[in-house]
Amino acid sequence: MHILVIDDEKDSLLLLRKILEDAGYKNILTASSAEEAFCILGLKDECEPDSKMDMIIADVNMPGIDGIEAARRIKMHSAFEEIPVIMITASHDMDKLQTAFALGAVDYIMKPINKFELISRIRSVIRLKLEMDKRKEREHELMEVSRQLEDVNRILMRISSEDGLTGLQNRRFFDEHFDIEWKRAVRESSNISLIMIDVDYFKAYNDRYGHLAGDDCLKLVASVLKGLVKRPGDFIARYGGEEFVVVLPSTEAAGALKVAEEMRQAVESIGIVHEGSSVSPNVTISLGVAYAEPLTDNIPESIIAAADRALYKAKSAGRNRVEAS
Ligand code: GH3
Ligand code: MG
Ligand code: MG
Repeated sequence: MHILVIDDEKDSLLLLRKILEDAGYKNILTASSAEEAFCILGLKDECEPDSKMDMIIADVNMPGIDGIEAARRIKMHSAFEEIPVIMITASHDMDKLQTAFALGAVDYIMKPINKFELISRIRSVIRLKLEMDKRKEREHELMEVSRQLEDVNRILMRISSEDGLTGLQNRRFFDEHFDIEWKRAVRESSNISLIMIDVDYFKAYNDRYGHLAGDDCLKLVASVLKGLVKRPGDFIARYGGEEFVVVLPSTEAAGALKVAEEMRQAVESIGIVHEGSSVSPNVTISLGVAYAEPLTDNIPESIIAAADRALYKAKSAGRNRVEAS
């Protein structure tokens, strides 16, 4: 326990040191002025700090910088922000104590100093400080745990294959699994169809009904679309913003067109009102269908581009429709 005692009266310093040492406190440092105390604490450039400090006992009434001002300046330094300060005061200093407490003094004792009073005050201050240190340590541990949880969540999000808004598979899943399906089709000399879907005039929907309503609309559209993806091996993913993609392995163009048309009708018939749409009173989708036999069309990107082109065709032809590449 390192205690710094600041008092301009020599006798008082000697007495305080003796009381503290008799009570078993070992590392007592004394300063007979605020300046000397700043030096001991290493707050002045030319001084080396003596040691770490756990508590300060300061006389309120000193010539030059008084105890209150000294405590204020010491506590301005981050290393001593939390250090407990006990003020020693004569009865005529009592009115200054309010300021001292406002500046963070934790307790005071009156002169002439009573040995038992001083020791019991110090003990309770130490107890308080230990409690506070413990609580800070716990807070620190909790913060560390919640930081670790955030890290884990971030990793989980990254490796997760689910889209947070719609609950469909996400783009990451599509990229990985479309490639797998494509390779399977190559191996099995099979074919594959792809449907690219885009919600019509969705920016206008957001603008008119708000982004949250936009989110709800996407969720609803997603769940209706998912309900129509039935065969094992088929899957639907959120491709981006208001775009979805459906992968239909071992499916001919005619079959894919049929599924696409069902999807178009199903979304329109949910009846989500969309006054900003020029094509229907309700929310609608446009769909582009592409078909490939992976043996001949040899890169998976080609069918994605073809479905994109078909979707573009459906948009330019007026929206709320299905087009094939
Ligand atoms: P088009 O008929 O040609 O498809 O027009 P559009 O307005 O649907 O297309 P555009 O690409 O201009 O706008 C898409 C909008 O989708 C813009 C974007 O703010 C919105 N959007 C994308 N992702 C989300 C989302 O997760 N939630 C919401 N509410 N809006 C989204
Ligand atoms: Mg779009
Ligand atoms: Mg759109």
